[in-house]
Amino acid sequence: MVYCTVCGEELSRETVTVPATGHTPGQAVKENEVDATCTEDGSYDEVVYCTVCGEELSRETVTIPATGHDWGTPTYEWAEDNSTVTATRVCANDASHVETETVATTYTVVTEPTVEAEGLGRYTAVFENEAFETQIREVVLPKLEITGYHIIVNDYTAGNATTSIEAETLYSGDVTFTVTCDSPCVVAIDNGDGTYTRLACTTNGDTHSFTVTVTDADVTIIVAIKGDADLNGVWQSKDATMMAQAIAGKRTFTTLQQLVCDGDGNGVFNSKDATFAAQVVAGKRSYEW
Ligand SMILES: [Ca+2]
Ligand SMILES: [Ca+2]
Ligand SMILES: [Zn+2]
Ligand SMILES: [Zn+2]
Repeated sequence: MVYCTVCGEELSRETVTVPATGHTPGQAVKENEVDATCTEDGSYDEVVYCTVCGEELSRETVTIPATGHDWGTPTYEWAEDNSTVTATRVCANDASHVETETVATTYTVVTEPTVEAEGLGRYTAVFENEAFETQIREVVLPKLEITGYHIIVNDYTAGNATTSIEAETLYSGDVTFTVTCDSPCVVAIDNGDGTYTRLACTTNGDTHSFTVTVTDADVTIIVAIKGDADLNGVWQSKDATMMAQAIAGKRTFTTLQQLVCDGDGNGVFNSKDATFAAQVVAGKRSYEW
């Protein structure tokens, strides 16, 4: 408005438009927040209000991507008999998120046990889930129990006798075996201390059987030709001569020689046995099994 400076009369009036000042946006605020989970996206609204009039000026929905699981270190639990393994892992974000897999193991023998040495067995568990590593457990296999003992044959017949005893067989209990030879044989347990225990013979036709009891150790038996004083595997007149010399005190017999030359099997080597041998040489009698 314009007024006269003298009279103060209004001289003119003009309306002037003042432009609007506009809203004043405030700081964006979050609304309607939904947290993301391991598997589900979350979101919130980013909203701007005018700080002067409070009017909502903008609203934008922002997506929060799913976090994914935060798996912990797997644990592995073996069945008591090693037949299965269960692998488990738990999400650090949410303990209700669990992955688990139970698999049957495969078993292999790495080293067979023997009577002398322990062996080694191996259980292996392979999982479908690549997050789980193959698990291996090795077990000691105990030494094999001895289920018998060997009967060792010391043959003084130079191979003229054969027995049904098999060197590689483990025997136990009462073992009856046969000895086959053209000449009667003496069969005895070698007690290992210079003494011998003669085994009784059971004859059935041409089959000559002896029985030995195997308990908790190898048993050594000797097989010799009856009357074979020099133990060379052959009965001959020289053997009778040696017996006569032994009786005459001109030579000394070992325990084994005395055993073999005890022709009547009465447990003692004496002059009767020497006489017996001389009669065999003369063809007047023969040794019996
Ligand atoms: Ca001889
Ligand atoms: Ca005798
Ligand atoms: Zn406003
Ligand atoms: Zn999770």
